[in-house]
Parts: sequence; structure tokens; C-alpha cells
Amino acid sequence: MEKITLSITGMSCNHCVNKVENALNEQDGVEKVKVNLKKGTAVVKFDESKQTLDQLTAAVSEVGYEAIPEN
Ligand SMILES: [Cu+2]
Repeated sequence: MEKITLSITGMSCNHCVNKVENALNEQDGVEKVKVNLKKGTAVVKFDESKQTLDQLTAAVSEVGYEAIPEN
């Protein structure tokens, strides 16, 4: 299991948080997602044999936000 933090640009309210959370939760192998609106981050726990960092950032940009890995 891998745990990463994404810096998310463009979130302004809880609606944005839900969109990002849902987009990440829908991805294969994603176990847990925690989005923090104030910090502008998403912490994602996922199975690295089923999911990639590139695919996760792509899923976020598909719903209209920019995701950059912090670690
Ligand atoms: Cu919003």
C-alpha cells in the first residue's frame, strides 16, 4: 500500500472537495482518500500494483483541478 499527498489547485468549496474525493475514490486500487480544503491537499492510500500516480493526477484533472504530487 502506498500513501501519497497531492497538492490540489483550484478547490474553493466543499463541492470541489466532493468532486476530487469521488474522482479519486472511483479509481482502481484506491483504499482511502482524504481531501483538505484549507491546505489544498489530498492524501491518497492506494495499492501500487493496481494504480499509478500518473493515473491519479489525471483523474483529478479530468474533473477540473490540478494535482501535483508533494512527495
Ligand atoms: Cu467548489
